[in-house]
This record gives sequence, structure tokens and C-alpha cells, in this order.
Amino acid sequence: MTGDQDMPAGQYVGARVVRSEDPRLLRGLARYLDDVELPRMLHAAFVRSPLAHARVLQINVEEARRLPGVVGVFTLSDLVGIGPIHAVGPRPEVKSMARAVLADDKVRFVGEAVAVVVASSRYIAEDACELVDVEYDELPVIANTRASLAQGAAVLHESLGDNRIAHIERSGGDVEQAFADAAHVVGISFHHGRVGALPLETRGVIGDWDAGTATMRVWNSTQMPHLLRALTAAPLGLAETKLEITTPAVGGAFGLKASVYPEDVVIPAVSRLVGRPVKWVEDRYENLAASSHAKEIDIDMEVAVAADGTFLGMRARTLSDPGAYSIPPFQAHHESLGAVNCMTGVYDIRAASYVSETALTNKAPLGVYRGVGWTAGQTAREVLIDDVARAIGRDPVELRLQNCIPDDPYDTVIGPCYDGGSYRRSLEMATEMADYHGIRDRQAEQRKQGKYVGVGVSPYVEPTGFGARVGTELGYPGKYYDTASISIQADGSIYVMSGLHSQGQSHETTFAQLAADGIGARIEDIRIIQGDTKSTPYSGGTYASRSAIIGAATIGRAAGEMKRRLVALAADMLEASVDDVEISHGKAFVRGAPKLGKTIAEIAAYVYWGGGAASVDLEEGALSVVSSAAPPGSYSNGCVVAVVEVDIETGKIQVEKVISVEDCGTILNPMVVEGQVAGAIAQGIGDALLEEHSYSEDGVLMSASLLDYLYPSTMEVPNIVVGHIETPAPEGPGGVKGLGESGTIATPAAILNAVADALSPFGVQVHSTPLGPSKILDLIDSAREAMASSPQT
Ligand code: SMO
Repeated sequence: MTGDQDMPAGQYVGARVVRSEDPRLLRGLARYLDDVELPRMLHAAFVRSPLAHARVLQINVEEARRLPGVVGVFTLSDLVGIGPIHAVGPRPEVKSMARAVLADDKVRFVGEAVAVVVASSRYIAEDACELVDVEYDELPVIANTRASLAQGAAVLHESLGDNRIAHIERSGGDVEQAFADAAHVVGISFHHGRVGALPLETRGVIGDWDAGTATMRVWNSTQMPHLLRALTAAPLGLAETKLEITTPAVGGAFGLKASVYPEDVVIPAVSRLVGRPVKWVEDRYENLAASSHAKEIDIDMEVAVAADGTFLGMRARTLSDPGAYSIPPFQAHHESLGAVNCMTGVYDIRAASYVSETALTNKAPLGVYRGVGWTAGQTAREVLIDDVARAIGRDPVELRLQNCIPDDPYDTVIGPCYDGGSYRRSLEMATEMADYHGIRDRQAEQRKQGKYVGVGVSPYVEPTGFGARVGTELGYPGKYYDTASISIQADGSIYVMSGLHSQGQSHETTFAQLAADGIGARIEDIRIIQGDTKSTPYSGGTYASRSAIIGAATIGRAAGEMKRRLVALAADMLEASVDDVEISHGKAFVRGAPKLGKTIAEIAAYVYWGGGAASVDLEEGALSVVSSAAPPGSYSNGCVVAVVEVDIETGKIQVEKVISVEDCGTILNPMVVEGQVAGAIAQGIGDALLEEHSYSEDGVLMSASLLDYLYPSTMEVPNIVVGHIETPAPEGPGGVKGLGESGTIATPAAILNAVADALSPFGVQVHSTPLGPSKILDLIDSAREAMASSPQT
């Protein structure tokens, strides 16, 4: 282990410590939001727009109000002083927006909340929604970004002037010269489809206004309790100290729960109005229609290549479809900017430029979802590189290795400064694990037997931690301080409090590993408290693969300080010099005499009850530590290889094998890393082959149920093989880099490349996601037609 001494090497970090969450989760004992029952609790349901774009002329709620069991029906005009939710452009090229918490004079996408009913049961609330009569005047529907930017297009938000909500440009190196010098220029127009994160548990909110203390208690299945509090306190008209957000067990989030939604404000607001707790749990239609969608983007990308295959330069233009609203904290431009932030990947390209655009449409707002931006950018680039290899007659792996950056730290020309990794080694290791050359050798024979097997590679770099340096490099300048606290109770049991909140990331296990090693405590004495805004110190929350880095930095620092205090106290009790005292497995002792040591419980009792700390400064001896850190963030890297077989009669794609070599620096727990990688790869498979939110030309959501929105199951996800490389982060903490999104970032390109490789006898190019069977058959058909009409055949 290298880097920050805040995190000393110990016995738990790096080990396959069994997840302490699992007994609870696997036996159905975890308490999720919907398990929370409060006395006198009411239930809410939302009236949602069936139209994509319309003026709201009138909302008649009288009949709904008369239904027995209904306690209140509220439209925006009833929510006096509530909202709006602000999405403030983080830079001048991104327009700011304020979103009303229920429809104002217009609805702008199918599923937008127009009114809310509060009733004694969800059933009655739903029935009452049917009785709310909304009079609409339909407006022209902006169905895609082309229509959005067309002359004379209907404008979604008049206050913005037009629909172009963000336009960001950047250039590094002499791009003109690079393209002038090129022997080949190969380009791609790539479309990444609109998908959703689809957590098993949908969103949910409970509001409980406490009139006596004028305090709002909220339960919310968010990824970022403090950030949600910061962004909803003002719309609710409350100080942050008067808004308490408790996050129960969260059943998956993947970015979908890292945005601020109207319901996050409306439910607490109506609880205050009716003076009773109100619960709303999103149903699956609402989840598909009105929770954030993700990743819809067009990418034009071209690469300038020298005669010997050297990449000289790259240009990209992205145009993302963020739907109807910019939603905080990440906002509408996030997809479009993320896709170009990574555009040079693991390649040594000294000239690159991009134009990143975002144009509003009448669809559900785009939010973040595992690998946001990077997925589409990675897919476009890696598919383009396979196109280049085919165009100039080179092996795609060999061409990549020729252009790959060395494993040392590397500054790209368009922002990201990688802190060193295993860019080459991971590509070599992954292709070796996949038996890449063996597959190539067998391909020709298999084709003769009508078996179309292909292999695709996708080396990646993934920004992690959203840190003080990396955030700035990606266009989000800031420090992003996070905090953690550790306190020891009189019996020696230890609270570790973190505002980071797990949605499956195993915080209770990995944070306990970090704290136990840092303090010298027994892991079983540690209790992790996470997420709750009242009991845990300020934190940005868990997104952008930041929990490992932030946890290692903040908990590592607090644990180091706690250890120093325990050693000082033990030295006092043992009448020894602090330099001679060490602490391990919950006991402090003079080196060489462990039998005579003092347990942490004995030290704690000495402090709290024993009138102790006689010769130790009380402040130093206090067994409660708060630490704060703003680590720089990092870049993980690795390589995904996919092997597929395509049935050219049915168009069905079977993913035979996925291999992922993952370098996330110092590994906290290999089992957790493997779980993260496997889950992300499953989502990457869904992204590449199955998942798509589609809208009709008049803006109706066609993928409004799980019969229409396809997602991967065990039948589509093969065994996943993970290889580990550990290149510690040079800037700490403890060499940890963070991971969790690489599978979603890199798998789609590996699969698309494998499919194009399998179908190379037909000359098929694969330039969009998802790749359903009918698309495959169309690609084969049109390739066959082109071959039939071409003079070469
Ligand atoms: S898309 Mo993730 O929760 O940063």
C-alpha cells in the first residue's frame, strides 16, 4: 500500500471479508422505505399527464375531493410557497432552470405529475386520481433533438429562449494539422438509445411534519441524503437543520436515486398541509415514465490515422436528448459532456476537440445512470476503433496496443489527467484470459459450419470519486468535502458514522474493514451508521464511484486520529511511553507484552467512568472524532472482452463469455469488487442488447411496462470472469481508486464489437444500441444487398 498514511495496512483491508449485510438482505429482514409504517399515516397518488406537450387550461378536483377517504387533493396553486426545484447551470454554457413541483401552465412529458391526492389508502388515492379532470390544450410535440433545434420549433420553456440548454466546446492540440496529416480518416455516427436504471426497489418518500418542533421528518430512498436535504430545504422553506432525511435500506439505485424529483418536495409539503404523515411509493409505471431516463445521445466521432496506424487526432460532436427538464444536481448537459470527457480513452492522442450539445424534448428528464456519459462515449470510440482496424486491415487488439498510453500518469489534451494504471497490461491480460487468439484461430472453421462467433474488446478509463481534482477536470469545479465521525462507547463498541449511503455497495462491510484496521479494533465491535442526516455528518452521498475513495479518506483519517488517542490513553494507563504502545485487534499493549494490555473497552471505561486520562489532555483523550477530507478523485481502468454467438437466421445474440480485468487501485475487498463488476456488466448487457425506452412521434411512452421494457435475466447474463490488477492511486487515500461503473461503461462496446466481428463476413457495422434481433436481421439483410450490388462480388 502506498500514498496517504491515513490508512495503514492492516488485517482486514484487502481480505475477502464476508458481507455483514447479507444475512439481513438474504433473509428478507432489511427494512426498506415501504416497510416504514407511522401512526395516522396517509397515502398519496399522483395524477400524471397522458400528453407529451400541452397547455393546462383547468384542473377540476371537486369530484375527487368528495370521494370518501380522500383527505386532500392538491395542484400547484394549492402548494403556496413550495418549490421550485432549481437546476443552476454550473458553468455559463449551461442554462439554469427552475422546475415547478407540479405542472405549471404546461405539461412537458407523458407521466409528468399534475396533481396529488392524499387519502386513507393508496387504493382510494388512485381511485380519486381517476376523478380529477384535467383540461388540456395540445401543443406541438418535440419528439427528438432534431425537432428541438429546428427553426420555429415549439419552445418547451419560454424563459430559456430556445430548447438548446447547453453548448460546450473544447479543443486541445493542433486538431486541424492532425487531420491534414492523416493517411486515413474514419468516422462514425453513433446513437446510444434511451434506457433506464431500473432498480428493483422503486423510489419512495414519506413526509412527517412535526408541528410541535416545526421540523420535517422525511424518509426517502435516496443515494444522497445530505445533498437531497440541501436541494429540497429551500423549496420546502426550511432550514437544513429543520429537515431530517432518513434513508432506509435502498434496493438498488444506479444513479436513478441521485436526482431531486418533484415528489421529494411534494410529499413533505402535503404532509405539512394535512398535518399527518404521508407515504408515496412509486409504482412501476411511474418508475418507467417519470423517474429519470438515461444515456440518449447521438455521437459523431472521427479519428485521424497515420499510414502506420498511429492515431493522430480525434474530433467529436455530441447531441444529447435530456427530455423536458434539467434535474439537479447533475443537470441536463451531464450525458453530453460525459460522453466527450472520455473521448480519447486509453489512447495517446495529442490533438482532440469536441462540441457537446444538449437540446430539450418532450420526454422524461434524463438523469445519471451508472457510467453516465462515459458509456456512450466509450461505446462510440471503441466501435470506431474496430471500424478503423477493419478499414486499414489491422487486428483490433494490436492496433489498440500500438496506440495505448503507457501505464504511467498521463494528461489527456481535453481535461482528464489519469493518475497511472495498467492501460496496456489490462488489455493484454483480458485478451489472454479470453483466449483471444484461440477464438480468432477457430473462427474460420466455425463459420464454415454456419456458426458466427465474434470477440470484441473494450479497454476503458473510468473517473472515480468526483474529487477535488477530477471533478474540476471533468467540468465540475469544486472541492467536495465529505466528513465521517467515529465515537467509542463505554463498553468499547464503536460507532462509525458516514453520510455516504449504500444501495448495495457493502458500506457496512468495507467501512468496518477500514475503521478496524485504522483503529486497531476488532471488526465485530464496529457498527456503521450511514446516510441519516441527523445522525451522520455532512456528505455528498454515494454516486460517481465515490464511496470507496471518500470512505477511505474520511474514515481512514478519523480512525488514525482515534488510534493516536487510544495509544496515548493506554500509555497513560500502562505507565509506558506512547512510542512503545501498539494497538491491535481491540487491545493496546506495550510492544512484546500483549498479555498486560488494555482493551478498548477498558480504555473507554477509564475515560468515561474512571476519572481517567490523568496525564492526558482531555481533548486529546476524548473518544469522539470528526474528520473531513476532499480527496482528489482518481481514474480506474481496465478492459472488458466479450465473446458472442450470433444466430443469423433469428438475429438472436448469445453472450457466451464476458471477461473483465479491473484495476481500481488498492482493493478493499475483492469479493465486493467482483460483485460490483458483475452487476455492472449485467446492466451493460441489457444496455447493449435489450433495454430501450421508446416514444412514439407524438411523445407517448411505448416502454411503459416491464413487458415492453426488456432487461437482462440470468438467461442473458453468462458467467463473468474478473481479473484483478492493483495499481495504487498515487495521491491516496491508501491507494484506493474506486469502481463500480466500468461494466456498464465498457461492456456495450465489447458486445457491439463482438457482434460486428461475428458478422464480419457480411461486412456489418453496428452503430447503435440496443441490438435487438430484428435490428441484427436488418443489418445482415442490408449488408447482403450492398454486397450483391457491389462490383467486387
Ligand atoms: S450514475 Mo451514479 O449513481 O454516479
